[in-house]
Amino acid sequence: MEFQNLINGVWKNSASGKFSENRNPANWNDDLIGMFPLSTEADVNEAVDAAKEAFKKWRLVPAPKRGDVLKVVGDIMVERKDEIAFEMTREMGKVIAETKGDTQEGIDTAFYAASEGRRLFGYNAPSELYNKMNLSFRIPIGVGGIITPWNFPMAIPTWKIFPALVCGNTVVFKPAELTPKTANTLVHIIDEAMRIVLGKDYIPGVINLVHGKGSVVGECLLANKNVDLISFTGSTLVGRRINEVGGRELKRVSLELGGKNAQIVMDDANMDLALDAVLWGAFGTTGQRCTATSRLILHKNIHDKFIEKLLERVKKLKLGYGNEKGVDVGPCVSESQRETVDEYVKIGLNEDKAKMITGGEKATEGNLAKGWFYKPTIFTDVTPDMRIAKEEIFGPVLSVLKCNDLDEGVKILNGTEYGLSSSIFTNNVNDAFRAVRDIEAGITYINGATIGAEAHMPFGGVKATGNGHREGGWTVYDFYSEWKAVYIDYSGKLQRAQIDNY
Ligand code: UN1
Repeated sequence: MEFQNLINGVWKNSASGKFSENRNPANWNDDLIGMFPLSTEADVNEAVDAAKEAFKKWRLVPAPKRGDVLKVVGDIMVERKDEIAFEMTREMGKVIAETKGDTQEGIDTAFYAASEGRRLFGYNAPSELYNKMNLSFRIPIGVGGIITPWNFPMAIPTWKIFPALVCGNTVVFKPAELTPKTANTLVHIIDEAMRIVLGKDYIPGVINLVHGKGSVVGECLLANKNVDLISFTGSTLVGRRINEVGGRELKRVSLELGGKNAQIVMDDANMDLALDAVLWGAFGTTGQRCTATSRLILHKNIHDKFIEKLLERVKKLKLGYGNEKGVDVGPCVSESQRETVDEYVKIGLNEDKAKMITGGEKATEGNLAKGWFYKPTIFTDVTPDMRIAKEEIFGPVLSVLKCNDLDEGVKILNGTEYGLSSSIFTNNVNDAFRAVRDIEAGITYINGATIGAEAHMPFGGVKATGNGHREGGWTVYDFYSEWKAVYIDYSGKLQRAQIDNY
C-alpha cells in the first residue's frame, strides 16, 4: 500500500514520485507495512508555504478552541489505542505493552495541551508610573519544523506538535524514516479533529506531514527561511548541525540528544527492586531509549551478589515479535542498528579488562532469524575510560562499573558528556538527597529505573544532551511561544519611564 504526505489539507504523493519501503523489524522479508513518499525540496517548500499561510488564520483562533482540537485528538487516540499500539509494534519492534504506553503518553500530552489552551498564563506587573498598566502575553512564533526519531514514534511527535499547535503555531512534521506509519496515523487524527472542531472554518495547512530522508527533508526544513523554529530529537551529531545552521538563521531550536544514563546501587538498597529496575531500564525497548540504563554502577559490597542475580534474570528474558504474548524484548529497529550494537560489543571485547558475561551475539534461533534480534548483553569490570562506558549504544548492552562509596558512584555517573536520566537505589535518605543535588542530569530517579518519565514533567538533559530547553509539562510552552510586553498609559499625557518619576 502507498501512503502520502499531507500538504495544505490535501493528501498527495511526493513530487519525486518515489517511495521507500517500511518493513517489520521482527519479520523483515515477509511483512511489508507500506510504501512511503521520498519527498523533495519542492514538497518541503510547498508545505512550509502552506503552513505560513495557515499561520495568519490559526494564530487568531482562540487558544481554548485550539485546545478543543487537542481534546478531540486525545479522544480519538483513546478509542484507537490498541490498534495504534499493534501497528507501532509491527513498525518498530518494541513490545505491545510499551507501544500502548507510548500511545498513552501521547494521550496524556493531548489532554494536557487541551487544558493549556485555557491557561497559557501571562504575567502582569505594576507600572512604575501613575495611571499606567503593564501586562505580558505569550504569543505564537510562526512555522515549526518538527523532526522526530523512531523509538517513540507517537509520544515524541505529540510532545512537540501538540504544544506547538495550542500556542498558535503551524507545523511541518518530518517523522523518522523508520516509523512513517505511526506518523501518518497521528496526522490523520489531528486533521480529522481539526475538521470536526473547526467545521466550515477548517484551515488547511495548520499541520503538514512530509515523509522522507533527514538528509533531504530535514535539511530543506533547516534551510527554509520561513521555518521559524525547529524541534529535534535524535543524535548529538545531527543536533549540533541543526544548532549551527539554525543559530545562524536565528531560528529557535530545541534539541533532545544522546544519553549514557546510569543506575547506581548502594549497599543498603533493596536489591530485588534495583534488579527489576535495571532489567527494565536496560533491556526495555531493546535498550533503544534516550533514557535507557546503559551503565550500572554497583557498590563494591554488593557487586558480586548483584551480578549473579542479574545474570540469572537476564537469561530468562524472552525475545520475539512484540505483538506475541510473553515476549519481553523485541528486535533492534533495523539491520544497521543491530550492526552498530554488534560493533560496540566488539569494541567491548577488545578491552583487556572488561568481561562479557552474557549475550554478545545476534539471536537467530527459530523465528528470531527473521528479524534484527540481538541477545541482551552485559559487560562487567568496565572502567569509566572505556568507550562502552562513555558512548551511547542504543541497544541491549549494559556496562557494569564498580564504586567504593557514594561520591565515587556519582563521579562515575557524571563522567560522560551527556546528562539526560539517572537513578540511584538507596534507603539512606542523606545519600538520596546528596545524589539529587550532585548528579548532573535533567532527570534523577530515587529508587526507580532511568526510564519512564511522565508527560507533565520537564523532560530533557544537561551537557551534550541538549541545548537547555525542556519538553513536557508546562516547560515546553516556553519554547513554542514568545513574550509580548504591553504598556497601557491612561494618564492622558506623555510619561517618560525612568525620567519623569525619578
Ligand atoms: C526517549 O527515549 O527519547 O522516560 C523518550 C521515558 C519515556 C520517554 C523516552 N517516557 O523513558
